[in-house]
Amino acid sequence: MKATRWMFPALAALPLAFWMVQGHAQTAAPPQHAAPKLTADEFTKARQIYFERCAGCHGVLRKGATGKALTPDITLARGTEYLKTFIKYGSPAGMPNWGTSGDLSDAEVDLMAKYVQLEPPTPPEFSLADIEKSRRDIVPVAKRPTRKMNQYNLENLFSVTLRDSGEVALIDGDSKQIINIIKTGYAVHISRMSASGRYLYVIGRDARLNLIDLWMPKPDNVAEVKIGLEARSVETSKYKGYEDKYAVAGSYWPPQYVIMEGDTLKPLKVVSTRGMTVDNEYHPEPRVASIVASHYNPEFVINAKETGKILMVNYADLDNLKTTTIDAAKFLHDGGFDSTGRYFLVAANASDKIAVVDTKEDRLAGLVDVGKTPHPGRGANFIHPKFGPVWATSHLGDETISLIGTDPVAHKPQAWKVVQTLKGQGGGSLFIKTHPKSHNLWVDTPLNPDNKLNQSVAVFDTKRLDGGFEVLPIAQWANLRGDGAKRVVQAEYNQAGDEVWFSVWGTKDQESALVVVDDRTRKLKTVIRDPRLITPTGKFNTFNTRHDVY
Ligand code: DHE
Repeated sequence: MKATRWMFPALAALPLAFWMVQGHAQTAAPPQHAAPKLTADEFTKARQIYFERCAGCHGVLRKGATGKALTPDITLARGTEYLKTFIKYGSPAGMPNWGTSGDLSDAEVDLMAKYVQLEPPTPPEFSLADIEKSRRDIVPVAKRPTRKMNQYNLENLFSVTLRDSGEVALIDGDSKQIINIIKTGYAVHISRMSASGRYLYVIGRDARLNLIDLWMPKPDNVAEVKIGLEARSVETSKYKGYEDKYAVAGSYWPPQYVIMEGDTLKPLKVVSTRGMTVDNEYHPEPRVASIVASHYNPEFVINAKETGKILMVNYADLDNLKTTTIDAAKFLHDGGFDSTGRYFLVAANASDKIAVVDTKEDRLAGLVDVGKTPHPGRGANFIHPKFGPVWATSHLGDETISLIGTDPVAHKPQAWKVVQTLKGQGGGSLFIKTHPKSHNLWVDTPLNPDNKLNQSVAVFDTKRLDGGFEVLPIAQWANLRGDGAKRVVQAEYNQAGDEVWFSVWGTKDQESALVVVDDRTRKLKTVIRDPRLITPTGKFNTFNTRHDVY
């Protein structure tokens, strides 16, 4: 596997080098009972693959979260052959088919089956000083434009993750032309907008945060910082009076969050999330999952995955930081607001629940039992014909879609309860989407092992929910060369809400594309193909992301 940039981050060389030495020390440690042996080179390679492909679900310390725990007490009992089969073929419950998808060779599958039977190495910590040392002022604030210097419609751009090339493609949603391919961290996870709509923030899995100025003649990076060793989330202050002032990023490793200046990324405050779980047990690795900005208070809503706690962090006074801690459920992952922007609904995917936070009053409004392993992305808001406003999630672990009532005033009996359960195509769903101007509800199934399902999308009519769903063969419409994976992932609307974009996510050495569907007719509108579109996954429309429209 090709070494990626995170492996040699000049900016964080010391701590990483230390970790590598630690890793070697692990190999030299006395072999465990019946544990497979790896050379130092094999161990280093396996640790890199684990970091890129496995740590997100199973945890750096392998204690499990979205994926199962993989500590040697469990894996040694399973043995190499069992583990190889699981890694190669995956499972309908959400484990990707790393071998048969072409992502890992047979030799790499064998290596990983052995590696997970060894003790996991512990990576180093990353302090505020480490973060500051890594920061680059690419275009200092004083040298940036003072007004918009281009003709782009900044309300309808798409920031598209190019997962395996360590870039985002900035695409003009009106013309469908690529404006720029921008260098970012490895396997970017999400993009978020500043409150004013000027700045775009992009976070890589390697915890590299890039700040892109959309006012430049050709929008590009103006600042960059490494906030840890592994991360997934970034957000910006949205409360009145704090627009564009702060950015916050959460890391998986070390388990902490960092509040920064919005326009320079200068770190101001680092807070660890280590501590007790909702079951009152200590957890050494409570990774920061989703983060959103409250519209009701100067607060960030920070979800600590393994503790199952939601932190309402008030940024009005960083020296006297006030945090309201809300006990929810394990393991918190992704989520979105209801249509009013007051309630935040987040998946606690190991508990098969959705936790609902009232961001106005800073309290838990509900804990809703849903299907197996909910995974909503930001979810989908629409008006149910019988029960009024609902928010929907699909699931990784089963084919259902849960619709939750979100109106505690006019529809009180239904509020924070599942009002209807739909049956979709199958399990392995990651994202669900609609738009206030549409009555289509799109449900993807990219992690279903059946190619027919992972290469298509199901669409429901929110006005006729009992009428079942239509299946659109998105990957077939893309008509890509090559026989590798072609997972159809994450619907995203344009600003007008009249077209919906899908990624057809191939392997990095094969063709991928974006497919744009006319929302009214559900017919193919256009395919955006370009050799630079390497492994596109998440897409973030500037307007919808900025205003939490979904
Ligand atoms: Fe994601 C959102 C974590 C795998 C694409 N993903 C999120 C969020 C978290 C997260 C915490 C919410 C961020 C927020 O809102 O602040 N994702 C993880 C993982 O830990 C996991 C399971 C494993 C990993 O190693 O990263 C994982 N995610 C994936 C993928 O394999 C996906 C499909 C492709 C990719 O690019 O890596 C993927 N995740 C996404 C996308 C979003 C996301 C597109 C944002 C969805 C949205 O509409 O907001």
